[in-house]
Amino acid sequence: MMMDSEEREGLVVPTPTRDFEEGLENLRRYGLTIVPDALSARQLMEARDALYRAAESDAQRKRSTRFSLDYETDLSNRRVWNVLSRDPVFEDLAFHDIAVSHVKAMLGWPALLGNLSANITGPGGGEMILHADQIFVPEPWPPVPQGLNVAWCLDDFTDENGATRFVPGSHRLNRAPREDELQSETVAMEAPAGSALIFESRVWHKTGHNRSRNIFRAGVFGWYHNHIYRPQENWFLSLRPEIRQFASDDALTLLGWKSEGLGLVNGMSPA
Ligand SMILES: O=C(O)CCC(=O)C(=O)O
Repeated sequence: MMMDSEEREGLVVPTPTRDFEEGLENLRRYGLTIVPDALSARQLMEARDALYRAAESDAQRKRSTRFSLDYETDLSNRRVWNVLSRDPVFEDLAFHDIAVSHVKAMLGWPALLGNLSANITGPGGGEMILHADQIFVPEPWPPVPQGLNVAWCLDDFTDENGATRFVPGSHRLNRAPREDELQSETVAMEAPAGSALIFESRVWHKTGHNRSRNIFRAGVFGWYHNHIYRPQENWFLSLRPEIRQFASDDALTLLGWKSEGLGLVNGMSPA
């Protein structure tokens, strides 16, 4: 990857911070910021239990646990789709103040929740293909991110157990990695369970290889984007109804029920 000397950061992971402005500066510089202790002990325990239960239930019922960007060899890793509808605790994550405040600051408002899905790496699990999350946006890309990922660590994320890996500063190239850049050097987003990893949509990243013998790594990935794009999940078909019924205004906006300019019904916001 070619970067000028100002852009070249080395493989630096920013120091975790709860300071909002410092976090935004990390996002500008590295494309990533890490918020420690983002979840309460109760939220972490409930979310972790609910996610592993959902994954087990999907496995027993032979529901899809794969994703097209995962390598064919990736048989130990499990995806859980639409976790928002699987347990109320995931509403706490999707609409968490930390997530919504970063979405507003980075993407503007209204924005949409594209998906809330999970990836559990398992012992021996393979890496994902190096990618940027806004690959559906035709290049040349606008000079600002079109989306933001807020990933909740439900287990410790470590180099050994397949923590998400990234190329610091790659968002400033403002394009997806090319074929000959897929093996670029990356660094693990290591963070304790309960942390939020917030990275913008142009950052080159991938699931790490889980080299452990018996350690799983559960992460819930909240994907948010500019409201001009279509969400990955079709909330109007898949959302558990009471989520909308009891949703805050911000949550209704993120789910597309409250809208401005687009997604209207007879010229008006549906909610
Ligand atoms: O599992 C991970 O660590 C990253 C997942 C990811 O990058 C994706 O699903 O796009």
